[in-house]
Amino acid sequence: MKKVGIVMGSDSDLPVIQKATSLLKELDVPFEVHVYSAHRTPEQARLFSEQARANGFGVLIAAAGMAAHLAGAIAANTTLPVIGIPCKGPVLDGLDALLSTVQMPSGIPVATVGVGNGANAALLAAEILAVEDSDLAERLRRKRERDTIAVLEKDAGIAERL
Ligand code: RP5
Repeated sequence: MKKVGIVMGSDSDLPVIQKATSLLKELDVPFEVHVYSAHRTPEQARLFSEQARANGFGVLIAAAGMAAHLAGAIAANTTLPVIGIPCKGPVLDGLDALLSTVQMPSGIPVATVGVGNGANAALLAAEILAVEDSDLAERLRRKRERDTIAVLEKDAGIAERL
């Protein structure tokens, strides 16, 4: 099975990445995590994305904050799908990273999820791999079912909380 490659610009992005890795574990999807920065370790980031397809990855996730060019830099060196997660920085509440990640000029796409939304990045990565993997598609379907039941249980209990 193809792996999900996860890159974060700094270990300060780890809480966001943990939301992704716990979901990938739940879905039994293999992954590998690295700390590579587009500006602090550009060579390592480039090599990782250049070699990702040959190294067994099917989709990449890149998380970064502030002037978040990591996802775009990763996408520039591979034709694997790249999912960007904008992370909150010390100012602007993540709007800086959101715009830096989502506003890719035409030609090099980055599928951007919401600020800090590691969970959606993992689900989207799993859905991409599930295009060619019916067992994973079934695990995704069962997860949706569990999530639906959890909401219905909240609905059943909401009146008691008022
Ligand atoms: C980005 O700068 C990282 O992705 C992180 O979100 C932000 C701050 O990094 P640190 O100064 O915490 O290492 O490159």
